[in-house]
Amino acid sequence: MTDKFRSIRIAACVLATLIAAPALAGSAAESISADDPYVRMVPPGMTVSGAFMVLKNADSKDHKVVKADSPAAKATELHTHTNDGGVMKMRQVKDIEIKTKGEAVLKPGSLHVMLIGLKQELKEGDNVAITLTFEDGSSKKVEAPVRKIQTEMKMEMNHDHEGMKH
Ligand SMILES: [Cu+2]
Repeated sequence: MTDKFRSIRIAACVLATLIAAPALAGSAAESISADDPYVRMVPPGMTVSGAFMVLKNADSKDHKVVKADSPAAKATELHTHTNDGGVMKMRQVKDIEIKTKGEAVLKPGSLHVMLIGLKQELKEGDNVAITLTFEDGSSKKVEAPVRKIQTEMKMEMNHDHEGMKH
């Protein structure tokens, strides 16, 4: 095989992969739905927020979200919360698994997409675009409206406060 022929073959192969990737039948992006996405509204001046949704996997195999991106923030990370001796702590996770025929619930105090370094103020009703990339390289764009939400942590703090008055 000549070098020229070999490079043409490689180029054709790369091209075929590029064309096939976005619409790959049976890809994770095709099997996974993102229900009820939303982004937490934060006070002006606050530059971090979280995005939440329910990811459902209709496929006959497990899938994973390995990356999230958003043009609304300088950095976008996958996070979870852990209860460390009664103190809720956030940490980055390398992926979010969605079991076959199952779901992963991203909600306040649990798994979430972290938006770090918001580029502009989030107004209620605005849509934030979030692109989720799965383990097979397929990706899905989600439009998440900005919503006001009451945090559970705040409610717990109020309970503690009332308790102290007794
Ligand atoms: Cu976080």
